[in-house]
Amino acid sequence: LWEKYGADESDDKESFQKSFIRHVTTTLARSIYNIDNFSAYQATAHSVRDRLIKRWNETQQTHTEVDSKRVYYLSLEFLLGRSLDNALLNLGLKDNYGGGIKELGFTMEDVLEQEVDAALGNGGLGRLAACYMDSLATMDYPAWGYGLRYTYGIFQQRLKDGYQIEFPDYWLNFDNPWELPRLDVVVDVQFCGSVNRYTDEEGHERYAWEGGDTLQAIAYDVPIPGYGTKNCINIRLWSSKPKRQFDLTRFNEGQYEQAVYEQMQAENITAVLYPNDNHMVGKELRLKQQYFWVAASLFDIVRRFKKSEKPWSNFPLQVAIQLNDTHPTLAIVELQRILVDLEGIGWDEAWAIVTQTFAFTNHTILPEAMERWPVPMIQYLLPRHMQIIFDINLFFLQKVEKAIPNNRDLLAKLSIIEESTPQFVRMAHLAIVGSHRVNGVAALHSELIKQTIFKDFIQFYGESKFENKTNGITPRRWLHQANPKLSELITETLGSKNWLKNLDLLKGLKSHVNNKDFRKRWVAAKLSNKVRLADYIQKATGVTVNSNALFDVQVKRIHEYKRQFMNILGVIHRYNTLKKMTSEERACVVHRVVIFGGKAAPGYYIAKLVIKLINSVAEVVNNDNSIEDSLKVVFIPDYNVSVAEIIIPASDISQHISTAGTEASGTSNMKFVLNGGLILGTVDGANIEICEEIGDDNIFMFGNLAHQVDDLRHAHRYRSVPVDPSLQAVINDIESGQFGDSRIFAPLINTLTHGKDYYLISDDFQSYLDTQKLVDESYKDQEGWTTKSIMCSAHMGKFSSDRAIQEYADQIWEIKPVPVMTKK
Ligand code: 26Q
Repeated sequence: LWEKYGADESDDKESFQKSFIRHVTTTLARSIYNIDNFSAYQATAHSVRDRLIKRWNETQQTHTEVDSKRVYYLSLEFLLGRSLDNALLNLGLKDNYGGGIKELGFTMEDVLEQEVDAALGNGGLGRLAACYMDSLATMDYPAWGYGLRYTYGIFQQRLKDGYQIEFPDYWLNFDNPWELPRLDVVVDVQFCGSVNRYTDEEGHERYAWEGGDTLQAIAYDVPIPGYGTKNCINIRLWSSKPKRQFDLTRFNEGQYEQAVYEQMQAENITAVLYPNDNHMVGKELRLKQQYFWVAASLFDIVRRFKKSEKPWSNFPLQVAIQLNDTHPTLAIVELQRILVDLEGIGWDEAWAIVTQTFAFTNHTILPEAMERWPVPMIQYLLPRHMQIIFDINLFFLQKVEKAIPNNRDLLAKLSIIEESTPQFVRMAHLAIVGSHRVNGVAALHSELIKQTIFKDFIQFYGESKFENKTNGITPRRWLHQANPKLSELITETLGSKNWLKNLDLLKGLKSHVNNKDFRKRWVAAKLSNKVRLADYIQKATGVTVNSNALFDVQVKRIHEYKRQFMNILGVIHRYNTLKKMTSEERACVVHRVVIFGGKAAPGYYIAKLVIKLINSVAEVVNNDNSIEDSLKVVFIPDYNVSVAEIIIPASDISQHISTAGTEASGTSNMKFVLNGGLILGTVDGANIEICEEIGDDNIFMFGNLAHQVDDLRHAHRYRSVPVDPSLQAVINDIESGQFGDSRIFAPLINTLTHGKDYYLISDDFQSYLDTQKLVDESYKDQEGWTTKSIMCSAHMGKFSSDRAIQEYADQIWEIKPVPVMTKK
């Protein structure tokens, strides 16, 4: 019967239309005369969902039958964006569904627009996790993601008088067709309580964690389809619930409010994503989120392993767990606790299993981003875990002492515990000690962590534990989906779509670089993307921009180290230069549209002032007719994944201008270049490797190098005004009130003058302006620019997330692809 009546989900147009209408009438309970674009989206999404579920089931069945080693990617952030278009393209349904929807009286574009982003992440780290899931699925790897199902994703940004204001992102307001609630998959998670020592039947000393509060984690599964494969993997997101619906005694005693309050406390845990990017906040609720997620995920992983009835020593042969930054580091402690306390395995045997299982990715060397938690806080919430951390540290330091005797200074530097008052747990140290491999996310960054923050660990472990895995991006979303015109041109030129699974094939474009027709279509694709963005800018900001101008883009989280401030200071310099020119002189200047976008953490005062300054400058520049449209400045509000999909394909040049050594990798740099946009960047993160691949003729690099930064900062201690005269002139312009009340910007200016210019804007400013001039000159040579643009895309093969995932799979996880077996 199962075979006979199992859902027939054919992929042709008629089957889609049939399922669309069925979902309108049953799932949505609407009449066919009463469907708006949003219902059309829902019905289409549900039709796709049915097909995803089928693949998801077949994939999980195959993985259970084959039972080979799986990787579990633990990430507190999955910045997925929209799913419908991606699923249609990955499943190969776009054409049939597009035709089908048109006959039903809708356009695919309108329907796709209805979807709200799944924005369960801040920026780079969260989007990286999403790209990696796409590659794992596409390459048939048996993989699971684990994360939290936040009720509120990253806040929505709006602008008021040029200032950022935040609104809650209540993304689950309407139903979410991209998740499968697993109300039967429930895990109890314990907090607080106490630890009791006892002796077991064999006379061993054991510890039991007892009492405290218990919450429940409910699983919601998000299917992730691969491109051009039946494989469909899973991201399991946990949502928190109170264990009992109501405390009935309290309820009956009339303490209704108290009973409901406790219920709310439990639901609070997964209520909101912390909106801090590259900055640690030491809130107790954040630590609770981390343990809640880690405990539920490990329970699930261990339960799955136990089903196969293999001995515990096989655990690392069946399970690889990747820690996306230090956020899931408690998983190391939790697994050790499960093995020692619950399974009765000896400490050393358990610890060998733990360290063979985990690997850790570091994403930053910024000191303010390093996770450290007060010992008393962990002691209170997780008393048994705190004991285990002390034991892990003790045994680790004993080993160090044995290998490198009589070096108390080294012990203090390596210790997992920071000996301050109160004591702190250094999560990165715990992650290193508990993992068999540690990686950085770009070549320079992986070198820098060995020379700086983790230097002392090299003395003990040697270098081999530390390696590099340069980040990557999925070409499916970031070229095929976001830039359909260019994707089509590439497919026609190369003669197949194989490049979407093997990005190195883009090299084949090189032999067409002199082909007139190809070049014409390449330029036309860029122009039509610029027109699309100009329309969006008009809608979002009310500013009219000329699509023939040079589009200069900086979109990323607002942070001092990323130096959006330097960009806007450069804009002021440009503006005042233009103002001094005669009309004839201006006629020879390349017209520019400078585009900003990005969110500031709500508590990051200086970052918010940068947004205000950008908007104040935009206001003056855009309304100054005397410069005759030679310069426009726009701040696009609420930058997110789907806005990125419009902006990135339209850029001529994008800025990645962090102080050397501060941006671990960057991933949007890769997205821009893949789409034929040039880069203006510092010698930092993955910019360096992009330059190696595309050649230094095709990129504009400037500024001081990472190894010079310390000396320059030191030199700043002996001065209190910017050394660079052009910068001083710009500061004077701001202080003169050219962009409104200058008192507003005083704290920002202070970071350059009295704040010692920690991010070295002054030191890089002249080099930045010079390089901007080079950009202008190069853009005048449109033919030369087109050649650069083509060469950029053609050499981006390395930056596919498929390459990155292949390296992780072969060198760290030791997992093999498991192609899905389909019945019939
Ligand atoms: C930690 C503790 C408490 C609250 C928040 C946090 C927290 C949250 C998010 C700390 C850091 C982050 C995000 C970091 C991040 O996105 N890093 C970026 O990772 C990218 C992928 O590797 C890199 O390309 C970027 O260079 C890096 O900045």
